[in-house]
Amino acid sequence: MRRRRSLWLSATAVLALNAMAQSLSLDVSGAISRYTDTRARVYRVSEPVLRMLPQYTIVTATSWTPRSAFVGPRIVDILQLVGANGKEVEFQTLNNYVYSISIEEARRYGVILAHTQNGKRLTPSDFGPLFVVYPRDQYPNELKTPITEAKYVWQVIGMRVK
Ligand SMILES: Nc1nc2c(c(=O)[nH]1)N[C@H]1C(S)=C(S)[C@@H](COP(=O)(O)O)O[C@H]1N2
Ligand SMILES: [Mo]
Repeated sequence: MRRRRSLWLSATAVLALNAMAQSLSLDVSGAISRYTDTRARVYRVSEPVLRMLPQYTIVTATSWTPRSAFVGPRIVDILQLVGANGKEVEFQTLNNYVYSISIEEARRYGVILAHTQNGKRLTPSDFGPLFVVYPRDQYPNELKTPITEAKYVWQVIGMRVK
């Protein structure tokens, strides 16, 4: 009885950990020089690593979300981690939307890949697992325009350095 119970618990824990690992990792590819999978030339940034990087908070509204505190690492810090050498970063998403931004712009605005909104982990139904967040309310003239809407990429699962 005791044995069965502990087996059940560990199976549940393994499922939970797998689910977390699957929904929360970020695959970085392209012009990078460090890899977790050398053959595939991919650096899979796990959730613990995403949270180990310096965490920044951007308080802003977006066209889809009310004024909120978004938390996550800076894109440029992730690029440094993987030894990126490029000019642009292309985001890959759960719905196959693909969009590129310049690395210079990511640095200038301190753009983050948010994993948390108001203390809650973002999920795919609310712009997660990762959401590209700019400090829109701090730079409304530059970042709050119809043209810049496309930059707020949600459901991000990968980045390709170009
Ligand atoms: N993952 C993901 N992010 C995305 C999009 C998308 O389709 N998928 N659309 C982008 C574009 S082009 C715009 S203009 C805005 C607004 O998308 P909406 O018109 O669907 O609200 O979200 C941006 N972020
Ligand atoms: Mo768009």
